[in-house]
Amino acid sequence: MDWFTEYYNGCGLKIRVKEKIVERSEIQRIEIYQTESFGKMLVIDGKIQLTEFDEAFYHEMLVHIPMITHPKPKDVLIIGGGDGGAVREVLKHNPERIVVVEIDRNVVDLCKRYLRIDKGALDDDRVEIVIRDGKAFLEDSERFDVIIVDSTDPNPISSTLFDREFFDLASERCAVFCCQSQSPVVQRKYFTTVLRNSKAFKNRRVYVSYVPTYPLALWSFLIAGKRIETDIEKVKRRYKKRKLKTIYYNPEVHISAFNLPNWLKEVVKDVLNEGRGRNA
Ligand code: SPD
Repeated sequence: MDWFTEYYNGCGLKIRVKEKIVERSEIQRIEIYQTESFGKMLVIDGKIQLTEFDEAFYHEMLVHIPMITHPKPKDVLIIGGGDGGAVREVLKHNPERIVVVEIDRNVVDLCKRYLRIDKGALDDDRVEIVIRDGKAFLEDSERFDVIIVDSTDPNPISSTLFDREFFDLASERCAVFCCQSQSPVVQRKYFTTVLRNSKAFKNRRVYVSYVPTYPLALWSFLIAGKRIETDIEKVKRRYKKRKLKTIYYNPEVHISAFNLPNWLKEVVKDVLNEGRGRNA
């Protein structure tokens, strides 16, 4: 048996792998492994995207917080997410239509063939899969109730999903927006870039989740919208009414995800306050 190692900033995570099931290097280097303890694992450009063991920890938190925030999400756009984990969770809210915009067809094809974490969601009649760059798609797209960005770690292909123009466009195309924003501990630069570049959204908040196989297990998300739902009674009502079945997310976790430790509150506050008061 071999070890797969993902390196971060001066540290890393080692996972024992039994075999490499498939590898394809066209647009990005996609690998799927059978691990010893975490089921199958998807790796893109050397970075773990998911394992069967904890993908729901991530996908449920990425999806249910923005979906519950919207009172009636009918049209949903997922940018990235070709593995199908996010679309599987969005379908639990029974929307009318979901568009998945994935830049790399190989992600969809290999995940459907070797992983199947979508549990058939990628073949649902309400789901349309578009193979295109997410930012280019937004340039001429209609408005959605909710936009969810399920990107890979920043790489030459996904970097457009982290730039200012992308967030400017997204802010005009939806009522509720949510994206993953990397590790605030070992990928601080990417985390703060998301905060800096998403200024077009007037009301933004950061929340966090625990994802064991992501860098140092603390993962961050940015949500934006006129009103970000943190009223526990309302969240409980919507959770019950939509009959959500989840293994990580629940109304209490929804509320507590927004309670940030002091050091992280400071990082967020400092970035959001940059430039304020200069001309005061
Ligand atoms: N290395 C962690 C990357 C997390 C963001 N991408 C997850 C994609 C899974 N759908």
